[in-house]
Amino acid sequence: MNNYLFQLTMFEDTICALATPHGVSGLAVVRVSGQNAIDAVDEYFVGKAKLKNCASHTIHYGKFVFENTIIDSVTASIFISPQSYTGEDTVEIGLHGNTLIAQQIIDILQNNGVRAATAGEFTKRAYLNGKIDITQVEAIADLLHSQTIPGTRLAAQQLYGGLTNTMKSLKEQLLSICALLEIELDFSEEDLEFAQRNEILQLLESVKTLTLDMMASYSSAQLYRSGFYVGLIGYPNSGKSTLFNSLLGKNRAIVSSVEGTTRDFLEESLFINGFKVTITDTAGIRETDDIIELEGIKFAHNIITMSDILFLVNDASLGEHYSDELLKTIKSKFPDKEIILIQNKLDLVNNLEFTNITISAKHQIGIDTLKDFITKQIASISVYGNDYMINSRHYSYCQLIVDDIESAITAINNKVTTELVTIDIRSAINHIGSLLGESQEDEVLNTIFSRFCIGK
Ligand SMILES: Nc1nc2c(ncn2[C@@H]2O[C@H](COP(=O)(O)OP(=O)(O)O)[C@@H](O)[C@H]2O)c(=O)[nH]1
Ligand SMILES: [Mg+2]
Repeated sequence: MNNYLFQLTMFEDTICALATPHGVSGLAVVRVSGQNAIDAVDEYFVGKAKLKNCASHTIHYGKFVFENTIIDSVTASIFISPQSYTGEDTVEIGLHGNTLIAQQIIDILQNNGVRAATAGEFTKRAYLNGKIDITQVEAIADLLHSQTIPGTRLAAQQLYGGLTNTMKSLKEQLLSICALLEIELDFSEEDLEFAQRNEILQLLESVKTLTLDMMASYSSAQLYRSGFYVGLIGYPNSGKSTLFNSLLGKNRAIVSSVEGTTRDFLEESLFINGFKVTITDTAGIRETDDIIELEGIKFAHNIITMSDILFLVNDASLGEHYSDELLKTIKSKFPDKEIILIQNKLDLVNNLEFTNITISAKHQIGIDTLKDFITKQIASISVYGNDYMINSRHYSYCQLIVDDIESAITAINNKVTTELVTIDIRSAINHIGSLLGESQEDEVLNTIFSRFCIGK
């Protein structure tokens, strides 16, 4: 169990929040959770029966009435502890989708001893009440925020404990090795070997391989989570903004034949095969003493860093190699970036055989080819990671686990004392525990829950 249990008594208060987005919608849901949830709603709910007399997992139609005024006709869904999302008594009030109605209901409940929930508080209670573990909390955040269809699917899978189960089985394996080695320690004077060293080595190797595989799936999980970023760079007037508009199919960026009109950066997204692809149009990169444009150029460098791929747009009418110098500079500054040279203004060039992708941004030639290229690029990154939604927190623990295992392997190979080997394995076990949130630091929890909105 986690070190938060002692705080459960502090969570005796009942909380409520709008669980659906603000604005006009078909329906909205106000969620109420805590010891007093059912009684608090019963004060104002007028239906066939009192909610406190109703069974768990039933839905009731009625009126929400305050001081003889009908606020709305509503449904009340009852979940009795521990059979609810939070593990506490919960009522979900379904109402007509107008924020003003929801706000009145929330205000009325709050005047009756119910407190406004903070961001992620329902999920936090679910975690603290042992309904879900920390990797499942993270999966919920990923379910809510994933910008790609594969991302939502992977998160849904993780919610059912995919990562947790794998890590737990690794932990079991390491614990059994430890147990054997510790028996040896007890009999150390007799110089016995209960555990076959080569079998232990094999097991450690397999734990290491599995952990490394998880780490390898991080970049594709990141891609599934946030989508793919394409940065457009190039000299002023090469046609970046025109290409930006062509890819998005609308006139968002200002296109001008005067150099340097795109002064800051523009970002827009489109979906290609269920993937959110975000395109960024940058200011032209060149030496300049124009202050505003310099700001834009600084931005361009940030965009270069955050992009998964860069399209360097060259004005082919000025020559196939016109941007080569720029390409060289950027490559030397960002050696790990994938930079694709795009020859633009094909319509102005006669019979030139280019080795690069050729397009006419203005006349919409080659745009589909470019989109296909993006799709292929996405596919090449997402080779790994069909099983887990690894995040940066998991990644850093995996790194520590691999370090521990490697150190244990080296120790065994060098015939170092059994005691030191067990220290490494114990350390790996602890790191798995931390990954699973068995002993979470406040700071870590706060970071994880900060991704949630109010009402979740
Ligand atoms: N002929 C031709 N002109 C283009 C093409 N693409 C862009 N342009 C023109 O080049 C000029 C600069 O384009 P713009 O997109 O603003 O370039 P940016 O500075 O790189 O953003 C504009 O006059 C565009 O109409 C193209 O494929 N063919
Ligand atoms: Mg521009």
